[in-house]
Amino acid sequence: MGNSEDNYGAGNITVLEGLEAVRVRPGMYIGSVSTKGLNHLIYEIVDNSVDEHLAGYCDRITVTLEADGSCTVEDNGRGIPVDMHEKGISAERLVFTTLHAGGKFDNSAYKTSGGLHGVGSSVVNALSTRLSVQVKKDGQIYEDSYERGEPTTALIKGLLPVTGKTKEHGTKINFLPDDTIFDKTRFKEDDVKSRLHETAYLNPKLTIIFRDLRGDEPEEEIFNEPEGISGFVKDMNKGKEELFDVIYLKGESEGIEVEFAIQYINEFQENVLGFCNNIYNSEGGTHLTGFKTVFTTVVNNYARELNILKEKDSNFTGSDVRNGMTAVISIKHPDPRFEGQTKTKLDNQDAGKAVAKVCGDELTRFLDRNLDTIKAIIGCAEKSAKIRKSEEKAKTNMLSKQKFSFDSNGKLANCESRDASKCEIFIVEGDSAGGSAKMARNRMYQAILPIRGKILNVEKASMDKVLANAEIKTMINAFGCGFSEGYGNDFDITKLRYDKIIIMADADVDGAHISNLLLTLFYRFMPELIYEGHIYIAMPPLYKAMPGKGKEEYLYDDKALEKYRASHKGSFKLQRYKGLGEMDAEQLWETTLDPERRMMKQVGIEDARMASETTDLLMGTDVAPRKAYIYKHANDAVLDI
Ligand code: TSJ
Repeated sequence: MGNSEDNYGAGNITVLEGLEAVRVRPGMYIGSVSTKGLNHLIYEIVDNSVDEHLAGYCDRITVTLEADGSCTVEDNGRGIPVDMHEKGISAERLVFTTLHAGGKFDNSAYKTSGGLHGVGSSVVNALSTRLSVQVKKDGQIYEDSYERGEPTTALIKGLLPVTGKTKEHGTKINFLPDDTIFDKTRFKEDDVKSRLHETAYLNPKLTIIFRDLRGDEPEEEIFNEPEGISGFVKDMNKGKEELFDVIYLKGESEGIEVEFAIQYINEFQENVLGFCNNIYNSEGGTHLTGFKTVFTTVVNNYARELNILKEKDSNFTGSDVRNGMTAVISIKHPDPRFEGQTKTKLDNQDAGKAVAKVCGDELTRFLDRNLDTIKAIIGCAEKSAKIRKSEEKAKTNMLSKQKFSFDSNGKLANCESRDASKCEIFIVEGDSAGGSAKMARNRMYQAILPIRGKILNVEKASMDKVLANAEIKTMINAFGCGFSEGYGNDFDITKLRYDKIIIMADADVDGAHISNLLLTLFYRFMPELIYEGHIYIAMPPLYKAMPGKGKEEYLYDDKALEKYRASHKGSFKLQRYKGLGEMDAEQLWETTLDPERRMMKQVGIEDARMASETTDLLMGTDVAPRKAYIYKHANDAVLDI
């Protein structure tokens, strides 16, 4: 008895040293203390339940974001082992107080675990102000609890207290992240949901229930995806023009299980995701390289066999053959290794070989019987190759012309300062508004680039046409970063000459269209500008209210006008601005240019993606959806007659 207490004490000291290290350098264990790191706590816990599922003992996981800010994860597995383990304490205590305890209970289940599985529970414990554990097992309910990683429940002869009887089995963990460690402690429900959904796709026999009890209305969503990664690919392509049904194939090589799902859509894009032991590898790795290499070879072989590529033709490139592809590659590896910035890049050489072998064999077998499918894929590759070649030509042409003729057609009114962090460029629709803006601006820091008419719709235009367009050329030159598309990346955001790029268009349908086209251009060719928050849309006012007495006021939308009407007794004159061109220089300065008074909207990548989809709709060849869109938005158009 005394002996076991001594051992407990000794064990506890090393434990505290271990967990203290986690609290001193949390970033080393969970990546960061931002919201991303915070959400990661949930995934660390859930991954343990997923392992129990992989071992064949659990088919249901419930994740609850509690009203008090804590998170509960519950499964119906065997329950964490609670029996006496080394050092005379319950195995469960070791799981939560020893770093890398996962390996301690090595069984076949952990053989295919994602690398970090089962090791995260002590890290989560160390970074939680409180954490409680309930294990239902062998007819009993056991409970344990911790504060900042330190046990607060007294063990009885080294074992957990029994708090009740039950016929059920499983593990339930509740934890409250430590607000002295994390920047913010509010879990982001959208990120958590999409990660849980992804886990459901990768585990077709698992049901994951998500609950959010924090708002006024409790939310519940159930994720169960019996179609697995095929369903994943199908859902990613939802609403797109699919070129054939999802291909799903699998196989095994040298003890490594490989499954993959592929579908092409009629779009210039590729979206290939890699998973190892059900964990997403955001940096890719050997499995993706193996897949891409063998896929390129397979497609080129068919293209030659079918005489689509002639003897004199060069092979399609990897990115040619993946033009339009959405794919998920998922492998199970007995001993995964990871490298890279965030330790998410699969490093096992044998994984690359196994994927190449399985994918090569299975694809050939499938495509031999489905020639229409390989023909559709080759069709996409041909389109990509054509654009790639004309792009290469256009690039050489452009490089041979003078490189950065600033203000290539004499319209850019640049600012005087060369301090990019203070400079802004306004892209202004129309020459008359452009003229007023040039007069109104702060010449030191504000540049004006008027553009005329409608620039090209870059979603449809091919690369050489885009580059030949004078407005676009001027814009690329003015920004100073070059441009990029798919192949090679010549875009260098560190060369950006302006901190803010502000689209200034009329508040009507035409203006919205111009904004959409510009956003599409940035989204396709300079997405970093959006990711790093440099793109804005100016919000010129719709009205100016001029009361008999009192101050004039600019009103930025109809809601503002309603509000103004309600709160102002007596009569007032109302000026309605039909377009930017109607404002004089002073009004333009007051309403749209002056950093102290103007209204602007910062553009996020979602806004840009939506803009590009809308543009597609309005400019594309498909008539029905365009009609539907125009009818739906007809009111907006009526307003400015
Ligand atoms: F991370 C964690 F430890 F906090 C945690 C573990 C959290 C949650 C919600 C669940 C789990 C968990 C662990 N669920 N199921 C298990 N299973 C085991 O740990 C287990 C049970 C039995 C045996 C056995 O060999 O009998 C082996 C293991 C690893």
